[in-house]
Amino acid sequence: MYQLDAFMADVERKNPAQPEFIQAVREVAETIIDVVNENPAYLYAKVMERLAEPDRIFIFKVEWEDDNGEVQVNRGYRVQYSNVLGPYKGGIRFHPSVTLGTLKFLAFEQTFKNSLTTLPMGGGKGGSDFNPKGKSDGEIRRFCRSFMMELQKYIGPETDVPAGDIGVGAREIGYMYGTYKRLRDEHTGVLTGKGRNWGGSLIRPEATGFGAMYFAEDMVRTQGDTFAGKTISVSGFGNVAWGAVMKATELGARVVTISGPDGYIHDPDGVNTQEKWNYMLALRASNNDIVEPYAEKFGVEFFPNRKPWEVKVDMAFPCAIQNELDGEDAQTLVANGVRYVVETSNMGCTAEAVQVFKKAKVLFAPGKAANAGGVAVSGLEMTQNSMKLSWLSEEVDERLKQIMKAIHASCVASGKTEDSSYIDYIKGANIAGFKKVADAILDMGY
Ligand code: 2IT
Repeated sequence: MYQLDAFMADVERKNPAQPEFIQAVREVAETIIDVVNENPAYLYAKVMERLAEPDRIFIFKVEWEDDNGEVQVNRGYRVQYSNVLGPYKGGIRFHPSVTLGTLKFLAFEQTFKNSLTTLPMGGGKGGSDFNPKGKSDGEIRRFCRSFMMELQKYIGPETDVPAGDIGVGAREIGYMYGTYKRLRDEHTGVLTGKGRNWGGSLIRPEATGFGAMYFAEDMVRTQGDTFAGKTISVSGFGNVAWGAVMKATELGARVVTISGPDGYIHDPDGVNTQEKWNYMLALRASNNDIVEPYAEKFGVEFFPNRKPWEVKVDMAFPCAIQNELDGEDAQTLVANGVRYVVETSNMGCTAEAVQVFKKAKVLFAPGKAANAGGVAVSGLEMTQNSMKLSWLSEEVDERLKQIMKAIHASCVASGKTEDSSYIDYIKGANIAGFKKVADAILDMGY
């Protein structure tokens, strides 16, 4: 039998100074421990201990030259967490906050998220503490080249398939793919999020945001409520937020905020036109990491150094980074009558925030379920690459929709509570994601 406290004490002892990893493991352990304790095969095979440890981790030096001719040194990582369900799969993050603990938490989450997608993908994550902010195109290219010179030793289309994440979009994937191709002389599906002319899938750039909205639509529908007409706050202004505001608008809702590290903008009419969406892309491409110019351009209010969670909305979608929404933010949202919170960034809410939502019976979707659309379309990109075919955007979008529906249904099936109108999506996602991985571990022995 597992005791949660003893198990977590062991995880804490083995992973000192990695609070995000411990937070992510605790959240899963809390919700699956009964399932494990009731299943002698899981207990005998020690699945909990085995899933609290990544298969392997690579840490490497990335040397590159900046525009002043100065040599710079960053640290690169790839965490290969679990390949029980398929090749390691997960994004690469370039952000100054990246540490080994961050990437271990992301790779852990990715393992269960990928399991939920129903596609054959294991879990992994990589990245660097490189800060793309203010870097020239040449600097980004030289960094990506150097990063891939080392990473290429550990990845492959049947082994480990990285993609983008914060700070890594189509441009960076292009530079990394180009480097891989030159070194290996192979044109393969070793990365996803590729350009559409060279093996990328349609809808991949939009997929995370689209998927979160499909998931949210099902949450709302399950309550007998309607999505159209809802007021929504979104944080971030990058790729994920961009997909989210476009799909929310198409489905009849109104997104009234986007944000950056500098503050948030409040656009009461909605971030709802092609011009505004294109401007988000331009802001992102400028590499300045600020959202304030949107307020000037569209004549709306900007709130410096504040978070969008103080705006009264029906639904909130954190789309930026882990732990961006804390207990206090959660209390403000609840006081303002929020009904649904859909974590679109990975672990966007602190453990305290999650407790506040739970207590207030706010329906809360965890990132590993709600944001799985991105990696799901990455999985579909792998399928297309294997077939050496590309699907039309309608086909990819339809498959994405079906996958999000299936994830929602498995969350509902495993997340029922005594209160028939309240679904514990965290429990549902964790149990459904965990069971598949754990059963595969049993099938394969050790
Ligand atoms: O967090 C995520 O799921 C991603 N960054 C996407 C990973 C992927 O392999 O597409």
